[in-house]
Amino acid sequence: MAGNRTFTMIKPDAVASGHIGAILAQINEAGFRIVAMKLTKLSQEKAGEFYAVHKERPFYGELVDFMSSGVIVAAILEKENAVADFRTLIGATDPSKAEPGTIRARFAKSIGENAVHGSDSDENAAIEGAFHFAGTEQF
Ligand code: 3AN
Repeated sequence: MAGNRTFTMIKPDAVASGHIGAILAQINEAGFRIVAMKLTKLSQEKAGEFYAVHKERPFYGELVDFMSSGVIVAAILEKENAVADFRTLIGATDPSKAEPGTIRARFAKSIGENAVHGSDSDENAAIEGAFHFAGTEQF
């Protein structure tokens, strides 16, 4: 199923604001199947590891602090063309630039606290999914 899976997190801002149900409904309505899912909380160390590719970016510290600040939902999603279609569904990183009706336009607070994560390539989708889920947790 290479190319048909992506990885997402509903971030601490959206979980704390009570948007898990609405976001999952929008994901389901867009035709994604949930392959794996859990409610979890990242330690500072784990968040740093997950976002290691952004280590040199000026917002890295802020990103790690935010992503370890509260409960998240982690999930693997399946659909044809999953990575690109999911990024269309979530909208631009900066919610003020996200298309109306996208998940970030509806639920994100700012460029840093932007409600959801979506993998940016098939390769990263596989790495990020494996970071959170064992093979036996994927259905
Ligand atoms: P995306 O999540 O849309 O792929 P990336 O990969 O550029 O965006 O950034 C990863 C995460 O880093 C974003 N989801 C956001 O939480 C955070 N981020 C990106 N740019 C900024 C910024 N300028 N200031 C603060 N946080 C940022």
